Amino acid sequence: MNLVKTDKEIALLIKKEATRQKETIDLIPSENHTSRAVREALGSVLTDKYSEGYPKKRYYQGHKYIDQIEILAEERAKKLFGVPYVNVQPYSGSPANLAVYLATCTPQKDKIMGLSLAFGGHLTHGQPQSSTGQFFKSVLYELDKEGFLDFGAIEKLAQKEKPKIIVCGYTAYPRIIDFKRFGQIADKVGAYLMADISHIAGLIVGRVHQSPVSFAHIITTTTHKTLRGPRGALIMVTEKGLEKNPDLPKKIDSAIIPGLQGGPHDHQTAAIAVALAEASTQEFKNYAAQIVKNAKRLASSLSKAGFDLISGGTDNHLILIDLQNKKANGALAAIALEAAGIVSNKNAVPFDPMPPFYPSGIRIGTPAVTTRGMKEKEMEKIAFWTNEVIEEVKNEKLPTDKAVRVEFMKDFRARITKNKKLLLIAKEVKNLTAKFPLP
Ligand code: DSN
Repeated sequence: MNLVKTDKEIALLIKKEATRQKETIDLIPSENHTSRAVREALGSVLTDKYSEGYPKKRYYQGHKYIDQIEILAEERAKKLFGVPYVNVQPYSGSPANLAVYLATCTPQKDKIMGLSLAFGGHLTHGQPQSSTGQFFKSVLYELDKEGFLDFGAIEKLAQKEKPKIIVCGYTAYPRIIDFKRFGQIADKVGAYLMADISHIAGLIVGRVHQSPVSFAHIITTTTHKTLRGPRGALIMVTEKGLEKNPDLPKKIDSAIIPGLQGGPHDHQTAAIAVALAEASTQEFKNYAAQIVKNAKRLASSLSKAGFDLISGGTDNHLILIDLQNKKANGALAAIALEAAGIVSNKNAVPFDPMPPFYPSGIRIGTPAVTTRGMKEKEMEKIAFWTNEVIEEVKNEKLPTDKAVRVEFMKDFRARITKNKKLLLIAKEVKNLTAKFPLP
């Protein structure tokens, strides 16, 4: 009510975004729908406070309640993940990862070893385009031809390159991550193992994915993906991490403040605490199990429709589709799917011959649709629609010349948003989503 009075433009745009979310199917595997409780904490007076420092050691006064909130968030995270130390202040995943490198590696000297972006790694895992690959030395591993982690090659590379820190945990890997194997490799070469579980944190606490707690020294995660909290991140140190370096908590705390950040976002901390409480329930475990069941059914239905899935399927919440056999391009497919009310993202596939902005694949996942209550039957319908949409964009020829391509894209967008079949699917999608209200 107040927002409409104060700022009609923003109020209207928020309303439109809410309608967009309500009437479309969100298949972006890193997105989710938070509870009203999480959003209430996020939109509270806590946003008005400055809290530089840590509980009971602040640079400002007025922390009687903020300290209690931060301690609650910490205690809930420690219990949920089974770790002795957590820092709940990182603004998001990228600063969390950078803080870990600052706490463990010497810039321009020590090496980070992560999965290449082109194979599903994250920018902050030492890619040359990211400060993590510029401030530190880095070496990148790749997946095998079938799209799986190749532990033989990873071990060989680690032995040759002697990284200070090995990073596992990915943004486009549809299979179980063998944290135990990674732990053995890290131990063999004397490296830290950092598990970035941003994508699968909700699956781990829901007990449908192995936990890295016994094998990694440090764990980072964003809080807004399968964990279903607000945007934010956690850095955790395990017992194994403390054994290797008892100073890790102190070093990580100083890497966050004063190293990288000033005041933490207290409203975000409170909302994370709420999400952690929600993630401790049996209901959340059921949710995590359903995410995987839905992803598996979506994957098998797509396979039956002739889609080429990287690694042949999925064990987790996401599916990476290579559209080359369908004679379609990922960028065009994602635009067409959106026109049909299905929101996904274009994504490179392993050994992709296309550039990152026009990759050969799309990445989809089930965390958000599962939050809405969709089950296997709806996944079959989504696979059916996806196939129908891709049929509409196959054989579109993406020009190689840049200037011609810009014109082609303009024309393509204009055509595809008027495509009768896609508009019909968008209507059907709207009817379906009406039966699955947002939280
Ligand atoms: N942007 C996130 C994702 O979509 O996977 C990673 O940071």
